[in-house]
Amino acid sequence: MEGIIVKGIAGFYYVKVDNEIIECKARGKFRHTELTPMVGDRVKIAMQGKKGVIEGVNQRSSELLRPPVANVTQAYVIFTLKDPDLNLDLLNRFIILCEFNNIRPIICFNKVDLADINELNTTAEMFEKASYQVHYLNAREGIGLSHLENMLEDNVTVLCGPSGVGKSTILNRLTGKELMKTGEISEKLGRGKHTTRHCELIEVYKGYIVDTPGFSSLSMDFITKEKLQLCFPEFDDHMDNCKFTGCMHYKEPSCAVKEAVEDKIIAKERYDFYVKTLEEILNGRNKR
Ligand SMILES: Nc1nc2c(ncn2[C@@H]2O[C@H](COP(=O)(O)OP(=O)(O)O)[C@@H](O)[C@H]2O)c(=O)[nH]1
Ligand SMILES: [Mg+2]
Ligand SMILES: [Zn+2]
Repeated sequence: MEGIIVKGIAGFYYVKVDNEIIECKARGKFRHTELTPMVGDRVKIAMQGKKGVIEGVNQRSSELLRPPVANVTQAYVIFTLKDPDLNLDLLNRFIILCEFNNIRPIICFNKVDLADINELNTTAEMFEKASYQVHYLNAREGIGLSHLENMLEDNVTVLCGPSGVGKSTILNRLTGKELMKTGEISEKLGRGKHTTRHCELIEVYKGYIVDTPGFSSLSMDFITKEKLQLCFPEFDDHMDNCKFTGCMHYKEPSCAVKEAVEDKIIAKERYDFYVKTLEEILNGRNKR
């Protein structure tokens, strides 16, 4: 039988097969290989009485490590302009993480009720120019969520973004349940903030969704300088026209990417973020 791992707790995997959840263990051989089944994995199982044994794991289309989920197809990347203030650097980092992992980022600005509309439009335009979808939300009032609902079908969607932007509010709205506590702030307690301990796929609108704990920084140590430029879709149409093959679009002359920045076809803020990240990689500062 084939199914999808929707939850993993303490060595047990909960595999959804048709409309049933079957508690499974992994076959012993997995312990001797690199491969450990993850939530999101499509697996082959055999039954032993009422319990199952995972016999094989299908190839993954993507593999996220934080949260550990396989086969995520898209990310709702949630940010706000106000409360908390927009951290553009972190938003760009999330997008790189998605691009690098073969996950489609969908940018969502929540709490538009608090945002300056001009600032919001300018920011959205910067990402739309780079070919990304941008959505405006007011999750508290349930505004703008129908687009997100419609895109869930046939996808495994991860909800990500910093703390306090409304991820749990959005998840509760999309699932129609109070699955997550919202507005829990315990900065003073340090690690006391609500975090999702074991991640779980939640079935909704013929797709799956997974919540992530908010985080406030994201290291770029997973990426090389050669791969970095491939994570900027707005460079695609230009980089073949650079004079030098292997152009890093940095200090080289006759660089078509830099020309596109000057012509305002590529947003300068995005290019500046590229250069900053490239320099981090070149200087080894992206290493832990
Ligand atoms: N003004 C406003 N507040 C919101 C909106 N969405 C969520 N909030 C509030 O923002 C706070 C943090 O929301 P929460 O869902 O816990 O954020 P999370 O940390 O990303 O999971 C809560 O007090 C929510 O009620 C919104 O669209 N507008
Ligand atoms: Mg939350
Ligand atoms: Zn170039």
